[in-house]
Amino acid sequence: MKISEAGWRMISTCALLFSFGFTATADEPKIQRDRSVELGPDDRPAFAEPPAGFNVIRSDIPHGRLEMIEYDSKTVGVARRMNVYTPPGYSRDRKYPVLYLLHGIGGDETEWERFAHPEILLDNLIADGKAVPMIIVMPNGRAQKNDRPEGNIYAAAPAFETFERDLLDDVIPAIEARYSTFADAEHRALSGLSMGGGQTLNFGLGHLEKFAWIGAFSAAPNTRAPADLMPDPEAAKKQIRLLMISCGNRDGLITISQGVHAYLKEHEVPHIWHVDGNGHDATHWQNSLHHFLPLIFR
Ligand code: FER
Repeated sequence: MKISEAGWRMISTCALLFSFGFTATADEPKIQRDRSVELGPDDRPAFAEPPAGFNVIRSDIPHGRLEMIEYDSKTVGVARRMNVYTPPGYSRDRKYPVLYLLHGIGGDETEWERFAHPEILLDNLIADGKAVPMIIVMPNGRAQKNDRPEGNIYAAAPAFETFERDLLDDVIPAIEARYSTFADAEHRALSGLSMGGGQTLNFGLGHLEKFAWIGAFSAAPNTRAPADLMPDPEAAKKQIRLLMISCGNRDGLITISQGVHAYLKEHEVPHIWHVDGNGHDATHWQNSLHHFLPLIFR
């Protein structure tokens, strides 16, 4: 029997939802806590719930702009796409810091915009004086010629590793050539959800000379072991400006983030460990991004 593309997508989506203990779709978030989730005394919220309206478009404030651009990827050998937010009043007369924001295993360069609206969150935070104007870059973290989330989405896991070179050698230079940016670690942040959370820890902690601000939400099993992520905690402490690790307490993948938190705590590496009541879902990602944005580039 031959399984169609759509069939594979359905099978992998079911496997994904089953493995995280989901009982409903993202539109209907009646998620039950996965019975395998065990919480420790540290596994608590570091932030209050976001205020009402934090994710609602306001007509009385200036808005940034989203544009889909192409860049030549030497790593992959094709032109690739990324979604770029520039803040209200973006001008070449000044320079901006840049947040690189990475999607999950079933996502692409449009996922954050569809799931969690970084542009709305940041417009609102900037209008309230709670975040600094910054550029947000949402690239495609599946660094292979066909980078659409098709077929067996797990089969593309190696391409999520390859993305390390695409990000460093192709994405960042393209952004810094095209936009008016600062170009040092102090003005670069890296963040992501799930597979992109794992990439954030792997590439961010692996390249602290490039990124000083790091936020990993619901990091997936692509995350390297803590001692590989940070073999020299003393050196890392000197370079990191902010390290935030977050996960929902209904997310069956929480053991990965718990392990990173335990290692950081053992080595006394300052970090924020935020565990809220969500699952492996867009609510956790949107809320976590809302908490992360005010803390960076300050
Ligand atoms: C896995 C389970 C989940 C895995 C990746 C994920 C690479 C990613 C999930 C996501 O990005 O939402 O075993 O292995």
